[in-house]
Amino acid sequence: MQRCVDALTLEAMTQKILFVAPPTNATKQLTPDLGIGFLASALRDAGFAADFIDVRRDRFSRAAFIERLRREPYLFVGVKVFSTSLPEANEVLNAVREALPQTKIIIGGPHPTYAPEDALKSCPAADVGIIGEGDTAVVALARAFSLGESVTNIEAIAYRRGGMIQVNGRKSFLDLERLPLPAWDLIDPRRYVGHEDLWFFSKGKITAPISVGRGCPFKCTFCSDFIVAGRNVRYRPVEKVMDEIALLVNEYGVDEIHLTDSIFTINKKYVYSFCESLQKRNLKIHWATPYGTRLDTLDAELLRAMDQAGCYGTSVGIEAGSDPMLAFMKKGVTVALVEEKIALIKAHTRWLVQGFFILGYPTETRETMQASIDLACRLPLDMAVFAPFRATPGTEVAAYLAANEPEFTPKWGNQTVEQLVYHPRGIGVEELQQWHRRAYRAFYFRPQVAWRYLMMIRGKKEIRLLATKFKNRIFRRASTEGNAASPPVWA
Ligand code: B12
Ligand code: SF4
Repeated sequence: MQRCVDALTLEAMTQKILFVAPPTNATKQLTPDLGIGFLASALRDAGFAADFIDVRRDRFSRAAFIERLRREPYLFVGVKVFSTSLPEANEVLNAVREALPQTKIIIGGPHPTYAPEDALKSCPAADVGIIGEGDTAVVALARAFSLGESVTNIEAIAYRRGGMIQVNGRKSFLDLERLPLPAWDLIDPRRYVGHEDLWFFSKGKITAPISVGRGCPFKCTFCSDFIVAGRNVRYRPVEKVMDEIALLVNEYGVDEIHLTDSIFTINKKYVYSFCESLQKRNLKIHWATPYGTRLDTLDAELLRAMDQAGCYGTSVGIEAGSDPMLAFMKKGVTVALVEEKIALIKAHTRWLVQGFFILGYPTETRETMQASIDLACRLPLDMAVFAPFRATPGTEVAAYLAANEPEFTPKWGNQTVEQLVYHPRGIGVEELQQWHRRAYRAFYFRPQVAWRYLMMIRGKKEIRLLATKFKNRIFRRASTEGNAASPPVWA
């Protein structure tokens, strides 16, 4: 019996899993997909082969994509699905099904995690959805498929059985000590150069994202990260992260690192150890924390340590400019604390600081939106982003809306300012769109800010980025209410 299983296992080793990142109409930002990098690596460690197509990076037309998929057999195809890009994901899923009618299709990423049943209902081509961290489940599925076994006992998945959708819950989270490095060859940072990311100020030529941990203990009502990775913060060993940075610098020519975790500064010991190791190993890179830092975790000593270790900027999730809105969002900070901590950053570092705000949150009024714009302009921020409120499944605010504003039915899909799916009671879509334009104009049309941006122009890249930002954020036109059908996004 053992020999038989070994033979099958050997056969499985010759089989490949293909991951696909669909294009999106939600944003022009495109960076290496760390989640898929980790999954590919877990599969390789278990003896499988893995490949990756990033439809936007690789500029596939539909026909070329189908032709590419038919070139070799796959054990299964894994497609990433954002709630905000469901139509585009379905375009890709349908193309995969057309190309490989007999192959199993797995979906994973934000939407299957936050709304597993809805994800399988909305993506009819998919057979199985992975809930949250997929590192263990992809390997379990690969083993089950290659041995022809049932998937019913695999943890943290949703699957179809007898016309119904079954959901197996998650019982445990991964031990990050044993996590392999992502398969960087598949998400090679050099292939993303020239694409926009959410940090305007990059100093390096080749940037890579790095994730140092998973999980978050905070309870912001708009956030669903805890469903992916839980409330307990787990960190990857610092030395392993350093090995990863060294690999990126030496093998891929990376000269800038962006930490993707907003929990980086929660554990001060970890930050000190990270900064110390970075300096000890003489890893000469620019680095920043553009995906967000919690202001309440920062103090002068920590800021100085990060500054000395080469960190040159951060984003901070401010979200709102009035205490009642911050309390409703359960941000755990007040306007006074925001002002104090941003002054602290500017006093102890030379960092560039980007502030994230949400305009049009449930219960917002014209006064609270004006307060957010006023705060953004009052703070010494170098950049401000005024995002629309995105209704994300699984969040506390989604439950609030279901109970208190039943007239709002969430439509997962692109949720940009042009395609607002939600507007607070008493404020129409067009007015909300005007507030977004007003916010950008108020912030950027100030002489000191405009001058700073002109000073940053070093070449065509900055000119192109500035032109896109101004066109999209300041001069964009109001559109009709609702979530218009996404245009096809194949090349
Ligand atoms: C880095 C990041 C980006 C980067 C890169 C995104 C990417 N391709 O991974 C950029 C800047 C491009 C980006 C853009 C956007 N993002 Co973003 N982003 C993040 C962020 C901060 C970290 C993601 C990350 O790298 N985590 C580390 C890796 C290791 O974990 P992971 O990605 O979760 O992957 C694990 C599992 O999800 C799963 N998994 C992941 N992919 C797949 C695929 C398959 C097939 C399977 C089986 C499993 C699986 O297994 C992985 C390993 O355990 C998260 C917040 C967060 N903390 O998760 C938001 C987040 C994912 N982004 C979000 C949003 C809304 C957006 C934008 C729409 C924003 C915008 N309008 O600009 C766009 C849409 C992009 C798109 N559709 O392609 C939301 C998603 C909400 C939702 N329900 O869809 C999140 C959760 C933030 C939030 N709390 O609201 N983002
Ligand atoms: S927004 Fe950031 S701090 Fe708040 S719960 Fe989500 S990950 Fe944690």
